[in-house]
Amino acid sequence: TDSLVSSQPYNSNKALEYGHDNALTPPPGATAVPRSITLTASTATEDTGTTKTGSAVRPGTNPTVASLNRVRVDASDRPLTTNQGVRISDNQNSLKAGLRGPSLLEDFILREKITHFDHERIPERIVHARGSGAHGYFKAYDALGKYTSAAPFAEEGKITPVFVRFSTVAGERGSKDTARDVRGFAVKFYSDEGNWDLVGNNMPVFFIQDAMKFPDLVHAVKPEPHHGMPQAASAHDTFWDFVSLMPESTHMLMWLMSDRALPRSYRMMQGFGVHTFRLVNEQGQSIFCKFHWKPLQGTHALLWDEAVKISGADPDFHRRDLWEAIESGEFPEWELGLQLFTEEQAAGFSFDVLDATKLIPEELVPVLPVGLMVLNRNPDNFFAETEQVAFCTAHVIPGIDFSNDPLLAGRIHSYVDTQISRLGGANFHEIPINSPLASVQNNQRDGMHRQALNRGRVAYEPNSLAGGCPFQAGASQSAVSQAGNGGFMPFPDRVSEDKVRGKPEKFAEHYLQATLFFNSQTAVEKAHITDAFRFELSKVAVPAIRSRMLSSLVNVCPELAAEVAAGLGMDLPDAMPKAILEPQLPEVTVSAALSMMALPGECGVRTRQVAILIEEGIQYSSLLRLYDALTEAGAVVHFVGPRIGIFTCASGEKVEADRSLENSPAVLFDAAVLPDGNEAIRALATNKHTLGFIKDLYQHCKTILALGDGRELLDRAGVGPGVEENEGILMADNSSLAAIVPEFIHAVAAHRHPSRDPATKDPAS
Ligand code: HDD
Repeated sequence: TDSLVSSQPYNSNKALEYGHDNALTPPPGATAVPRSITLTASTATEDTGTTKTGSAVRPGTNPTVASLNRVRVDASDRPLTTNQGVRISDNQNSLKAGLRGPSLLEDFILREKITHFDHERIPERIVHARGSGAHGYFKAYDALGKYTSAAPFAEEGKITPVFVRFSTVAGERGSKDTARDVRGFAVKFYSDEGNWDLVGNNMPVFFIQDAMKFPDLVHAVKPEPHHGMPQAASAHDTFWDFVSLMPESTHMLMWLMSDRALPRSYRMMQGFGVHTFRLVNEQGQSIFCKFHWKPLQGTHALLWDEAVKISGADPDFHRRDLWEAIESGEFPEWELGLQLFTEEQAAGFSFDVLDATKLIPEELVPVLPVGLMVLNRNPDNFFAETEQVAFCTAHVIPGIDFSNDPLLAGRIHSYVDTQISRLGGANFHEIPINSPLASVQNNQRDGMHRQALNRGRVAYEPNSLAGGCPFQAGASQSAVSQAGNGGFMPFPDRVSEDKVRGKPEKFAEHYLQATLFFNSQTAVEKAHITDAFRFELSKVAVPAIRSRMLSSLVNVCPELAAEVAAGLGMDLPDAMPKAILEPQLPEVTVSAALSMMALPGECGVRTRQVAILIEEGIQYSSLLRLYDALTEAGAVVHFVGPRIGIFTCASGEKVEADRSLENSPAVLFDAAVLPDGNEAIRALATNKHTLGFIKDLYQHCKTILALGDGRELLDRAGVGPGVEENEGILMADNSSLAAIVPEFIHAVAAHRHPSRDPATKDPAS
């Protein structure tokens, strides 16, 4: 029939799922739909499944949707076939000589299926193997032609599609999301002048100054090679051995031991291009630039105890969070900012801008907001898109150029090189997720898995047989070329020095910015850094390594070093000798922007996960009011029972638990409500998970609202007499509920209540 022999090999109707191909922004109202996976209490009946109110929202779209259509496959109403398109009659039984006889070699259907399966894994990334991606777009606030000819900044309001991948660094592909680690923040701009990849991290500095040391760093942090342990963790001897011998890593260690290494969500972290880059305008003038991504969701972190427990309860915590937010229409957003400075300014700084272990304090060079990035579409297929996407720092476009940062230089080589073995050859740019929206024509030919059908007999330049095409575009800066049509021209940076292996003088100063970072933290952030050093070093078996690291910390802050030493039961060693004795004085000694508290975000409780505990006999009306108010504000409310399923309230209404205390421990929620109802509370108190659930919420400084009898659960959980005096612990009964709801929502929006943090009270906690 027609449907079986369709002339359309690919999915012609799949695009309909995504709306209009050229609809670049989310449909109206899409971002305003609260994500609620539970049914409303008022509609709960025995036979109602869960409804996802966000599912009415169509994923946002952009031009990458259309470009990927040619490879989208839709199996609906179509038969199973082999890879050659031959219909398969029986997908259950291999071909045999008799029912009990030997299987036959001629069974090409079985062999094709097994062979493909045998080869379906590719090597994981050398680093950043674990990650999650999403599509979206970047929208420029203003034309930036004054500084750069780069296409995404060409006009006010210009939209450029992007694909973004977030990742951890050290863990393998299947490792947990919540390891203490740096997070990758890689953005591919599909600009109309070619692909530009901004491959950054969630921290603005790096461990090392020169690419020569990168393999050493990675070998030190990865699982130790003799026994393959530990997975996704820096808390082991080889890592601390290496970094304690490399004082240049000290600044980055401060970031790694801070809460930045434990983000609450990929949506709630900053991104940084790290290196100094160059912007170049049409006139060929250049200015130095650092890239910053600021999340509109604010910067928020997990506590270490939460991160540890989440890694067991939901190792996909960040992947799920990103996926669910986008599915529900809660599209995460980041503002792109630029720190722009001239070479003359840079020459006067107390640090070297080519040194990736240094940041430029925002007080010294402010961040200019230039555009907004919105992630509005989940990938169709994890492997085809998120796994096969290839980010390369070498992928720049006219208007963006490199500085001489020696770490960046190594990266320009490494990324292209690593894709060749990971993705099986030099044609990885043809994999749909990697292919530019800009047209590609050149004389590169052949190689493994070549897709392009280059036509004609000419594959060289210059030629006359093809009319000289494809022809050189010329220089965009050149007066003779038409503005904007020229090719990529490196900035003509003058070089006249001896060829040497070495480092510039200012690279030798390793501690001032580590101190700047520490001094810019709030008390609770400092306490977490101390705890993290103590924890990590306590896992180091060789005392000399611990001691060497302590001696380095003395140079950052003697009090910090002393507290860590005390926590390890060790004497404080003398300070490690410094490579530079009289460094230039720093311009800035405290920078508010370095604390995570500087960016609380603008999203209130949107996407925050709130648990409402339920049991047989709970009081219905207060829950309904809370449920409505919270979902209205955009929070995700879950009814959490001793089991999943329907529960009957004291007044007869039904409420369905979509989570259970057993399958969803407290660490998966941002806040909780303890219900009213005498019998229900008694039953909940006897459940073996309830009191631990409440204790964790309390310890993790999260907001708890106890309704009526619910406050007895707080007492039973032993969270302390006078607990209601604590920030973020709220009590209400029927008469005071209306007044407390806005207070509760406000408290949840605060993320957590650091004044309750045990780390600030007891350093050895
Ligand atoms: Fe790298 C992956 C970020 C230094 C070599 N790196 C990779 C990814 C990110 C970064 C986000 C994952 C991209 C993705 O999601 O696919 N790397 C950084 C940052 C660095 C940095 C911010 C310092 C400022 N990296 C760095 C150096 C080298 C590499 C110095 C080598 C000389 N990085 C690689 C790599 C990877 C990679 C081996 C592994 C997988 C890949 O490239 O595609 O080439």
